[in-house]
Amino acid sequence: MEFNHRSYEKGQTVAAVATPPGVGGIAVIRIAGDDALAVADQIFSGPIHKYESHTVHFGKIIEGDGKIIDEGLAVVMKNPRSYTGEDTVEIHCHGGTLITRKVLDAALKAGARAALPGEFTFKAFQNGKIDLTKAEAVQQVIASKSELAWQAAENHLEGKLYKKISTFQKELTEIAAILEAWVDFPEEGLEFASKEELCSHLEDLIKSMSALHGSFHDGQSLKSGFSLCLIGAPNVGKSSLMNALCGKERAIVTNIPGTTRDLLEEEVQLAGLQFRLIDTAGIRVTDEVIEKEGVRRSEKAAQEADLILLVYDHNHPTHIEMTLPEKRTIVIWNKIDLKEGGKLNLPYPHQVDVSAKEGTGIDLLKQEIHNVIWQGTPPSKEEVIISSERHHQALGEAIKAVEVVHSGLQTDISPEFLISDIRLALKELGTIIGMNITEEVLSTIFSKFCVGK
Ligand SMILES: Nc1nc2c(ncn2[C@@H]2O[C@H](COP(=O)(O)OP(=O)(O)OP(=O)(O)O)[C@@H](O)[C@H]2O)c(=O)[nH]1
Ligand SMILES: [Mg+2]
Repeated sequence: MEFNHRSYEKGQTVAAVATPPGVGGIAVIRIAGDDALAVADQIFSGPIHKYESHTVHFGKIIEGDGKIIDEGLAVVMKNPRSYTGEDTVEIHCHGGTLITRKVLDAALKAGARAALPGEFTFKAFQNGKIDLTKAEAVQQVIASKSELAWQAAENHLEGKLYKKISTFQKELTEIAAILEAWVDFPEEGLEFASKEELCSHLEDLIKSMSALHGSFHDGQSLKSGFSLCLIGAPNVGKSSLMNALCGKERAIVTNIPGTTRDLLEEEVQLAGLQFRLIDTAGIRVTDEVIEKEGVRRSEKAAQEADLILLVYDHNHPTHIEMTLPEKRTIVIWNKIDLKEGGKLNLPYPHQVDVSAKEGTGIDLLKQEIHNVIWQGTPPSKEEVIISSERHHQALGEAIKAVEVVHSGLQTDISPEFLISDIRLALKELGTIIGMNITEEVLSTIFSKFCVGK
């Protein structure tokens, strides 16, 4: 694979701090490129170029004028056995902001260029160490906040998406070969497979491709997390439930109806997923200006949420005038510790009894949240899920082209046309793994990375 990119140049030696900004135990400065060993030689006391690949050395880190900045470790990885595929040296120094900056400056003065976002991963892609699906997965693995989001990204990093796309490509190429033989020897007809066989092969392929395409919604939700809105009349215990789910006293709780007036948000992990919990003002008819605005915001938040917890006080159940989507709503009967009470007849299938005050029923509620989100079947650990808009779009175009081939075959369209549609599908699939991709697209993908990755 040979790609030239305007800003990232193959082999050019670049350096960056690979650890997060701020103070820490250690910081890592990464240097990679054709001159990485020579650059590191100038800023480290030992003879870096003489060291064996994959060895670690203790020494002094020095500035151009010979002044010692720090002492630390140099990790030497020679090409092609490195992340980037190029000579790489990682310098571990003490994790102070100033020291780290000085070590990076020393590397830059010694001839390295400051690395652009994602440049190390770009090098890995450019040097054929990883395909584009893996390169993109690197950033997703770093960004994932929940167990399932990480699992989905990890599957891509392990090459499962690449394998799936390659299988689609292989099958399409085989079909194209059969059609080409048909073009060359029309009098012999479809010798290697009957028209029916080809059609059924294409149908299976469309089904598999569509399944992957359809995983996008789950993938996006996993990546960005779900919003979960608590809604209900005043004083039913919404804020208490918010606190129980967060595991801390996030919201003010009082026995005065109308305590919460604005939206309150908190990120939490529930059932292996990332949620943005939103506590809202109790819904009631009011003339009070602030509360009125609070109620308006509550209603809007509920309409926009991925999941709604509609909370009732089991002790004093009162109707609220609001119709919510059945599939996305869980009714909570709160305060079940107060024995007196009763339930209203509500048209929502998902209902749970809890006591936010005593913590009873919270685990059941978490389980119900999980059930509602996945409608009973969560993605398995092995399932390949796409979460990138780019992948979704390319796969969608590829499916359209394969569908054209399928219907064309049935209506006896000339095989030349069918082959050209297969090529179109192959091209779209190729862009997912990084074939024939434009500089602009590459630039957009890698610019979202952190510097130093
Ligand atoms: N007994 C009992 N009391 C509860 C429970 N949950 C909440 N409460 C009490 O109900 C009152 C109202 O609780 P909040 O959590 O502030 O209710 P809210 O729905 O946020 O109220 P607003 O913000 O006014 O809309 C407080 O006195 C809580 O201590 C529960 O499970 N059992
Ligand atoms: Mg409240």
